[in-house]
Amino acid sequence: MFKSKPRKVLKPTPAELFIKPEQGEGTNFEIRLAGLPGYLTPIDRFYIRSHAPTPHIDAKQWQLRIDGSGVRQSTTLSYDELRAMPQTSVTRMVECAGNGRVFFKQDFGREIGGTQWRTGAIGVAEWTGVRLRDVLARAKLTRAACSVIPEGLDELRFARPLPLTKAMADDTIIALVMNGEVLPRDHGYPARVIVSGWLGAASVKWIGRIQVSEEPLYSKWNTEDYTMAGPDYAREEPADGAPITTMPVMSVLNLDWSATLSPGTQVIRGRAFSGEGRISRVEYKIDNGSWRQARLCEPNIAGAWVRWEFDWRAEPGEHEIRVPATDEQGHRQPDKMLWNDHGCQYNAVVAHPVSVH
Ligand SMILES: Nc1nc2c(c(=O)[nH]1)N[C@H]1C(S)=C(S)[C@@H](COP(=O)(O)O)O[C@H]1N2
Ligand SMILES: [Mo]
Repeated sequence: MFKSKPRKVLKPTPAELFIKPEQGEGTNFEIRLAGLPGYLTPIDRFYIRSHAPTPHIDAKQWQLRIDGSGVRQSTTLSYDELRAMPQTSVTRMVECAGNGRVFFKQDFGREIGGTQWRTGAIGVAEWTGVRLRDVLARAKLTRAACSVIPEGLDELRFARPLPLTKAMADDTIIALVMNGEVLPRDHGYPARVIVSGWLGAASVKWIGRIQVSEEPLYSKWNTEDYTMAGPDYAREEPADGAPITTMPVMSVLNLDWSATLSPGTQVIRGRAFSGEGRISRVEYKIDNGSWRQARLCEPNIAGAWVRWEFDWRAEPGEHEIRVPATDEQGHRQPDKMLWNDHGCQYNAVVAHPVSVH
């Protein structure tokens, strides 16, 4: 009898809301930024980046174990115990380090292996849960504890370490809730980490164990992948390059790639974000015109994004729109990227093709 292949993710990913990127392996879906409503990304439109299919986890059986050389007392917590602890909410983006990878092909004429994301491997949600440092405190850290690695319960046991200082930050949390709803299965149910400003890979989903160590910890996701590696980057042994931490400033139009618009005066909108803090400025340029400033719309939350807009009297024809952002650290998007072997952290100013007719 004919049996349809089981889906690797559970939520619907209709073509009107999601783009299936090339080399997406059936587990990766980017969002359509065109028409994305509001400030928070609704759950049914949030991108998915999973290295393996969404696992089925029964929260009643589930436990979170905290152990390793950096704790005095190995500890396990149940779902109910986590829910009974003080809860905090943070509004933060999760952005894949590979967001924009497809532009390397455009710039360098050769493709970098991996999911060919355009600009939709990003979303902003309100995450609610327990501070990671409160959970670690239950296991009583040793003085020399320095490295923390949350591990996923997916079939690959995806795991990406972070230094203790980042693990202890006010806004590093174990999220149980996303936009006011129980964390959806594709996004890490029953519990995931949220690491503010860092690449999405640090925000490990479906966690089952958190190891704390007195020695730096490694996984292949900070030694062989999610590193900046290549001729222009130094190795940081045992990694092939520099392990990626904070995501760089970038700005995108809320338009299809490429977009078709009607002639006439209209509001052009987009979003800008930086792992380094709030966005201080978004400039725009149409074709070879002069640089102007877009209006920023509240809210403008550090570690999330800001929406921006400008008015455009669109004349019929083929156009290119550039929309570079600058963050409060003074970092402006570069005009050109250096090559890196994993195609990560693309944030050069791109020319967005827009056809008006
Ligand atoms: N366990 C586990 N956690 C994971 C991943 C994964 O494959 N397995 N992917 C990571 C990557 S690379 C990204 S970009 C984000 C994506 O989060 P989302 O699917 O909720 O958008 O989850 C991270 N956490
Ligand atoms: Mo990612």
